[in-house]
Amino acid sequence: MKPVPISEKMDLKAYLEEKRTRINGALDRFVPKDQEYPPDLHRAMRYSLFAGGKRLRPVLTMAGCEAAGGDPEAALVPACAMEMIHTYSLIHDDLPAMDDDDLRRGMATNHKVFGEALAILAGDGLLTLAFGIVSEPAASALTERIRLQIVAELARAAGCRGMVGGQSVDILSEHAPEIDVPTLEYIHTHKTGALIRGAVRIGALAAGAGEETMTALTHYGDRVGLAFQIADDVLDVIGTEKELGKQVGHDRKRGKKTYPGLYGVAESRDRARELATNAVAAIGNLGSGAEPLRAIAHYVVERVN
Ligand code: GRG
Repeated sequence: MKPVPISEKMDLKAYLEEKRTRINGALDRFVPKDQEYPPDLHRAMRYSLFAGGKRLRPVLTMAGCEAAGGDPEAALVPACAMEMIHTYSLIHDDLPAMDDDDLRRGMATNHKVFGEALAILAGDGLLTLAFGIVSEPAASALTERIRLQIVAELARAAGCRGMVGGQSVDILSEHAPEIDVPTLEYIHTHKTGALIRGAVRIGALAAGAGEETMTALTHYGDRVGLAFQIADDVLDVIGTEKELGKQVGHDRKRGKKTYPGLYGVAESRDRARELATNAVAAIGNLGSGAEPLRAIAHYVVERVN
C-alpha cells in the first residue's frame, strides 16, 4: 500500500507548530516553576514535560474540538491535562521496574537524572495536576457540567480500564512464550489507544458535541490510536536512535509482543495505513473543521519520530 500524502488541503506543519506553541505556553503557566518549593520535584516535573515531545495528544484534543464545531481554544486546558498524563506515563514507563530505559525525548530519562523516588513523584505530581487544572473553575470558561464530563473521560482513558490496564497486560506478557492476537490488540488499544481516543473525545466534549459527532470522533480516535501504536512498533524496528530520541530495538530485547513481530514490517505498515484511511472515513460527514484531524491521521502513520 502506497503512503497517503500527509496533507493536500492544509499546511499541517504550520498547524502543528501553532498549536504546540499555545500548548507549551499554557503548560508553562500551569506547572509550578523550578524555584517553587519543593524545587527538586518541580524541576523533575518540568524536565520531562519540556523535553520536546510531539504534543500529539493535546493537538488531537484541540483538533477534536474544532472538528466538533467548537473553538479549539476552548479545549486548551484539557489538552494540557492530556499532555501531563501522557508525560507521567512516559516517566513511569521508563522506570527500572517497568521498561528500564535510559533515553527519552532525546534526553536522559527522568529517574537517571533525579533518581527513582523523585521520578515516581514527578509522575504522580503531573497526573494529579492534570485533574486539578480541568476541575478548577477559574482555569477555563468550560461549564461545570462539561468539566465533570472531561474529568470522567480522563479517568476512563488513563485508568485501569484504559492505559494502566494496557500497561499491566503488556508488562505481564513480556517474555511469555506466546501471545494471541486478542491480547496484543488489548495491549495496543489500551496502553496507547485509550489516551488517543480520550484526547479526541475530550476535545469533542469541550465543544459540547452531540451523540452523532461523538460517535464519529470516537471511531476516528480508536483507529488513529491503533495506527499510532503499530507505527511506533515499526519505528522501533526501522527507526534510528537519533530520529526517535530513544533507544531502538528495545521491544525485541525486552521480549515485547508487537505487530511487526507477529506480521512483519511491510504488513504492519499496510495495516497502519489502512487504519488511517478508515479513521478519515469515520469523520467523512464532519465539515472543513475536521480537516486537521484528517491530516493528522496520515501524519501519525508516516512520521519518522
Ligand atoms: C506507566 C501507566 C503507565 C503507562 C505507560 C505510554 C505508555 C504507557 C508506555 C510507553 C511505552 C511506549 C513507548 C509505547 C509506545 C507508544 C508511545 C506512547 C510512544 C510515545 O508517545 P509519543 O511518540 O511521544 O507521542 P512524545 O515524546 O512525542 O510525546
